[in-house]
Amino acid sequence: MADRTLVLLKPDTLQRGLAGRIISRLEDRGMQIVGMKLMQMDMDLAKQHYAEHVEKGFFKGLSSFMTSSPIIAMAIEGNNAAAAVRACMGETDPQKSLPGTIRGDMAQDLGRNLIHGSDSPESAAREIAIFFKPEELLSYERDTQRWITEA
Ligand code: DAT
Ligand code: MG
Repeated sequence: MADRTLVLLKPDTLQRGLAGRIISRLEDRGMQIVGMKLMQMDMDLAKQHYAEHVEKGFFKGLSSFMTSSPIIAMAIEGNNAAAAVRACMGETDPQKSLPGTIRGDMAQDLGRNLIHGSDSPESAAREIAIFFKPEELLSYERDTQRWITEA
């Protein structure tokens, strides 16, 4: 069933110029962008988004990294979107991620793992609401045939 998940392209993705390649992998899988913005997280947003990690030892490093330079936030639609995006992403630790995954192919370091994807449909709903107003999410049909025949 088609549903939605939140993807963040983290500061390392933009610093390394990998945004297009990572977006392509999600599009290649057939997933659809229904919301997208370039933005810079502040500490309040980092605490809200990573609420489950605020008390953990790595939160200081995680939050200073996530607020260090711009990110791209995307709402992505697809079949079982949260699980599908996480399968494309690979494991949290890129050292454990298989080749063929985004982290397994492009990252080496746990603290610099390029991409966030919600870990469940419930997290996706919570996280999408943090980053997007309802009117910033657009539903649309993709009909490539229409563009060919009308050209
Ligand atoms: P994921 O991003 O795969 O959902 P997570 O929610 O457990 O992973 O953690 C959020 C981010 O925090 C993760 O992408 C990288 C960082 N992180 C997680 N565990 C860490 C650790 N033990 N040391 C340093 N950074 C960590
Ligand atoms: Mg997580």
